[in-house]
Amino acid sequence: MTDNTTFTPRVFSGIQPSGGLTLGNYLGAIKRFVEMQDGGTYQTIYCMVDLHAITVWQNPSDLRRNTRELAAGYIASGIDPERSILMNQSQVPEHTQLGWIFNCVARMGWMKRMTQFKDKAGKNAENASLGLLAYPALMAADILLYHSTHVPVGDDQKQHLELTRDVATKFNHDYGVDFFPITEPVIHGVATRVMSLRDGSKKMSKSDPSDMSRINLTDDADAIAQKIRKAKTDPEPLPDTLDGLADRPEAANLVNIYAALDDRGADDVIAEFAGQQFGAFKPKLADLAVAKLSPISCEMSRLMDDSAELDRLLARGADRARELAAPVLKKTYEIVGMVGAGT
Ligand code: AQP
Repeated sequence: MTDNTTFTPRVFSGIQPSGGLTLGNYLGAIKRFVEMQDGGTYQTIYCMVDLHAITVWQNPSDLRRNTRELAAGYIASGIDPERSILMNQSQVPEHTQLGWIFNCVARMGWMKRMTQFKDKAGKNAENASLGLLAYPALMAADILLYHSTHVPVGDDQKQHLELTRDVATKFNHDYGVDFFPITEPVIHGVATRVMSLRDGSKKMSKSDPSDMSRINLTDDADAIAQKIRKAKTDPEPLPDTLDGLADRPEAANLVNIYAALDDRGADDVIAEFAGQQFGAFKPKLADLAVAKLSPISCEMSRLMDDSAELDRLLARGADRARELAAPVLKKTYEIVGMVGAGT
């Protein structure tokens, strides 16, 4: 049994540059990346997973822009490229090299069970890219390449993290080694699954065709206020206990967003707004969202004005990442039996 305490406490996580950043990405992922960076317990590595993004079609110039915008979003939200390693995945070729090894460790049955593949491939799975099916094995490589012990993610990534653990366990077992850690997912807080503003049963997503379904980190104050004003709700006032939100997904979503933005528990928010109508609650939520997100979007647009500097930071991040990645890949090749890898 692999003992994780023998590994350096290290955090890895990534976001796809498959569109603009949403409030879901911010609350479910980036805000928590910043907390883990600032907490001082872990070495932190954050990534723009551009190779994952192309599992569905990306216009090349949009992909370039979205990658830089995501880098700007990370930095504007508090990721410090000196304290954390910040890079785009494709600049560290060891990710795909280890990804290939894991393609040969993971089983077809595991991949076909992934609900995200089923959701994204939809009814036309035969026409989906092979990469869309294989992508969780590359994600396992992203994580295990750094011997990461912890991965902060939103709830939708739970199944992929379980697959990462299965890949590490099978590799260690097949080769009789204790080489890869069994990574712990870090999924907690009130915003692990921020829902669409138009449909409380669907996750808020950057690729949702409706822009009104999400708040983008680049939205201005008017757009944020309008989207919250038009967010789907029900005619009831807010209840006085959390239990009263049980069958009200849209109401629960807005309360959870408020709580996450204000760093409070949802019970505390309910206690403050109990009995109030959405007509009163929504403007308060809009004010809070604008107050928290405007400084980030202003800083993002300032950073985006100097794309050469962003590119320089990412290249430097990639160099630092490769220093950690190269020895792990070399040792993996050696374990697997590749000639030229050292034995
Ligand atoms: N709605 C959400 N609530 C909480 N967390 C979320 N995350 C995404 N949406 C929400 C978390 O953000 C991180 C990066 O996700 P990703 O961009 O790599 O992929 P995704 O989960 O597929 O996000 P999207 O926005 O839905 O992208 P598209 O539309 O391209 O598929 C992850 O930690 C994720 O959990």
